[in-house]
Amino acid sequence: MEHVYIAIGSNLGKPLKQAKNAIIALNTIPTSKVINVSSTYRTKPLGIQNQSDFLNMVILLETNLKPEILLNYIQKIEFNFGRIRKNERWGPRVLDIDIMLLGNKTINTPRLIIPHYGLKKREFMLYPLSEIAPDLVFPDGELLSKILTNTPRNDLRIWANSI
Ligand code: A4P
Ligand code: MG
Repeated sequence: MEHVYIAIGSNLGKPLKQAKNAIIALNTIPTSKVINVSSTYRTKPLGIQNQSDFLNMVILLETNLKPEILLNYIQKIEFNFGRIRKNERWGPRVLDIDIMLLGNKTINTPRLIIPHYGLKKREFMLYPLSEIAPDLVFPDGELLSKILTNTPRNDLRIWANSI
């Protein structure tokens, strides 16, 4: 079994409802099981500024699947949630599911880059991750706790308390 940290992002439709349904959907992936979930956070949009705040959350999934097969299932879930892939990067989305970390693996293929290319620079991935994995060490040996000391929260707060 491999431990996979997954990032959820949403700023269209009903983000909290979609986040809850994403947990249920991830639990239906064969030979995989959700074993931990962070709080839901309200975060400032990275990239295009005139879009709504994002809901971000991190999920720990245990899986026996090969990385590319897991990605296939994840993309199928995004598609089922009505995600339309546009040419616009960093734009609004109903549901984005990214694989941040997969055990201690480093992967660099045309379809999959792990650790996620933005992970170490994104407060909306790092803080939810630290909530469920405070002692995490990256494949390159760097400590999550150390990266956080250099990462401003950028107004990140708990989703439910911030409405
Ligand atoms: N791919 C490569 N590596 C991975 C990985 N580790 N996990 C490939 C998942 N997919 C990976 O993804 C494009 C391709 O990346 C996939 O086909 C897969 O083979 P996509 O989901 O179609 O594209 P995207 O998500 O629109 O692009 P990208 O670059 O992943 O977007 P970002 O950089 O994630 O930006 N602000 C806040 N506050 N919170 C957010 O969650 N998200 C974005 C999206 C912008 N601003 C945000 C947030
Ligand atoms: Mg994505």
